[in-house]
Amino acid sequence: MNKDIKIIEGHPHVRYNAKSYTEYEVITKAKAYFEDMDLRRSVREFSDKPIPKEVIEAIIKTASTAPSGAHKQPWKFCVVSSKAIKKQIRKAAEEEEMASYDGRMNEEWLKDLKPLGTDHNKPFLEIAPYLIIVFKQTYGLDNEGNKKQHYYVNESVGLACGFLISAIHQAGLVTLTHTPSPMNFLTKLLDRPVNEKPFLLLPVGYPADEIYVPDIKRKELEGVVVYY
Ligand code: IYR
Repeated sequence: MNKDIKIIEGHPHVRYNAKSYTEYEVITKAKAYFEDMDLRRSVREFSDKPIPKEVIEAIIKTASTAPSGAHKQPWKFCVVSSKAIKKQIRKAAEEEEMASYDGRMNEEWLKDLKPLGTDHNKPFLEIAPYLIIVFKQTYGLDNEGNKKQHYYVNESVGLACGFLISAIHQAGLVTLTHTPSPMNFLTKLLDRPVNEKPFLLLPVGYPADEIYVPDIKRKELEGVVVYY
């Protein structure tokens, strides 16, 4: 394809091919996207029905379109489908969670979680066909092993995770944001290099049949927006 390239201050730029919409289309698209995203729920009960690998590839490609500090894309997505590794992750996560629920979390925290029905049991770590463990790269490494700076790493990886969650929902699948704490065991289990730290674990799959999720209400617009 013949790209329309312009050199600006010595660096190549490509024409931004913005799609053009009428105001009516913009309003309709914004509202339709909200209506669909408002159906997204964190789901803790999964089906073991397999998912094609190309779906996993597409949602990770979407996540990786997120903006990042100086476009360093300081993330790595570890995709686990191995039953043996999922089992190891579940065992280690449940051990940490047991210690959290039985002492590390204070009374207010436990009370806040009660309506959500979470506990130290994490069967979804074995049942979901895929686990995606997102690692943040606190710095980069070039081919010679030299350290390269990364910027706004938490913000960047948080944004990529948001894109990933949206892509999972848009694909018709479900997930939840699991943060076993501490999560260092994942570095070892998945043999990650020194510049990567575990950030978030997302099981991905179809929901189990006939499940119920907590009857939560989202804040009204007035509670989350201030206009100036
Ligand atoms: N990481 C624990 C506890 C937990 C904490 C919060 I804050 C939640 O919103 C949900 C769970 C767990 O995964 O069970």
